[in-house]
Amino acid sequence: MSYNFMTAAEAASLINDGDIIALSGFTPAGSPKAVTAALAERAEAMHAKGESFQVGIITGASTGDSCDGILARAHAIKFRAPYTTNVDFRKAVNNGEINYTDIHLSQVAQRLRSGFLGHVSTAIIEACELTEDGRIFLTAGVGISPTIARLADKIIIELNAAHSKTMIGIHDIYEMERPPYRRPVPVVRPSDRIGLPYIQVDPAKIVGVVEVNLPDEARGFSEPDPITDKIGQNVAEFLAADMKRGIIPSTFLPLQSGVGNIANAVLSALGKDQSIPPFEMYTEVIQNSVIKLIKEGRIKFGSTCSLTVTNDCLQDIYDNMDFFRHKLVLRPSEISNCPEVVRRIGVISMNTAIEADIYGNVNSTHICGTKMMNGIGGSGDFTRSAYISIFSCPSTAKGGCISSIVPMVSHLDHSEHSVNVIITEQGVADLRGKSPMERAKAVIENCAHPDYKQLLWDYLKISNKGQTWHSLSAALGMHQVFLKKGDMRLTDWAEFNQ
Ligand code: 0RQ
Repeated sequence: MSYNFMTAAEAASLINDGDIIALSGFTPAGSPKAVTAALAERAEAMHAKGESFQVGIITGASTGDSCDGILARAHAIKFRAPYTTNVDFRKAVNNGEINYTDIHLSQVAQRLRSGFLGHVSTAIIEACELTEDGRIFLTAGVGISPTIARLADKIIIELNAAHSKTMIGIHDIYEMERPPYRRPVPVVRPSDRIGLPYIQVDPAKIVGVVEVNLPDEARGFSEPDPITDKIGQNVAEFLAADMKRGIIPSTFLPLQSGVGNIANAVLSALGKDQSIPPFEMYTEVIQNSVIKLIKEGRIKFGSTCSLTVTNDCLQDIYDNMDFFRHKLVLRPSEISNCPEVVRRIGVISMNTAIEADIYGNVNSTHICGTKMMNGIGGSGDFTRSAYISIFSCPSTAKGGCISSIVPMVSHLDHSEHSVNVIITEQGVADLRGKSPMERAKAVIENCAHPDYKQLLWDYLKISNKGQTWHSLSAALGMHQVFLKKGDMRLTDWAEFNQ
């Protein structure tokens, strides 16, 4: 079959007002870039004529600016799931313009298959190669691509020459069946391959192929600073100590790590700690630090959904694919984040909190309880099923005006029942096996910033006793003081009715 090659604008003209579109990729890695940008232009032209034009967008995780940014600025997004990191998109969500559904990333494919998210009209999939018989070879991120390729009425391919064809063979494409006939996911080691290196579709479904040469839009990383370095060191020392006392086997266990500067610093610290043996990753994103550690032999293998690396790092992988081919596998998000596998192989999860409370509840998504930051991402997929679940964050934010350790989280993503360890630059609170009050002491003593320790001890004094001490009128007092006065340190518990 010969495909219909077209421009991005022609491809965008195949998408109509009210359609639900679904995209390949996971983070900016592997996300389409040209058709979404052309779609924004189409929306702006329609809006200028006084006509409505908005779409629903479903992805594997976040995308780059040429999707979430451009489309949010064009007011072209009606609803969106399951995760984004874009600043303009965030503004549109928090001013009520976009309906945003924040979903555990492992569940997106299943929810699509089950019809919870509506009918996908068009899948836009970035590929490094496409064969005449409908084999699609993906690029740096997989996400929900296999599922949307199967469910969508039509498929548009962005054939991106910026991605090397040496990628071919690195993907492991496997889609789960619908309950109740699903078989166990047969991954017992991070390096196990269970599927095909490509997505097979009926070529007749591919309505257009757009040839582009556009690099991924992954962000760079800040240089590690003393705080992120200390958090990384605390995580590494905690895990080394757990291994020494036999809680973690001497072979070590596979690690999951979230995105961002803190996650990057934690991985670097683990790599440097020679008391930790070379280890494997079973994770959703691989950042620059992991690639460096693979080259140094500190990481033996990485199972991931995406290579969320800078473009020079991606080029390095492409240039050395003979080396990396046997050290990396890229899986769909329902497999990379599969709770069944995470529990089976004993993954140690390491994610970043916005705030944690003294009892071990974690908020990963909302600022002061109301404003969406990014979303839960895969943090819940891993935390709930992990062998050891760790959350780390700096003990303060915004120049010390906010304490990341609070009496009660202003929004709950991960509960005390799932969170095992909290780590800041101040130290480590190991919550395993502890009652709520033992946890409160460990968190205040070891994790809170010195500026906030006494305030938190004083909170316990004004709290009603019970299994979990709280003053319901003061529990969110530090947040209220920040919103009114701009600094949580000005909290005076006497101002809150007991
Ligand atoms: O604000 O951007 O204005 O400077 O939040 O914080 O410390 O730079 O850390 O980049 O690692 O992001 C939790 C948001 C942390 C991220 C979060 C402000 C802070 C700064 C960023 P500025 P840092 P990071 C893997 C798994 C949820 C999803 C997840 C995240 C900005 O890691 O989205 O883990 N995680 N997914 O100043 C007010 C507080 C604050 C605060 C931090 N208590 N109050 N602002 N900030 N704490 C990803 C995937 O699944 C794909």
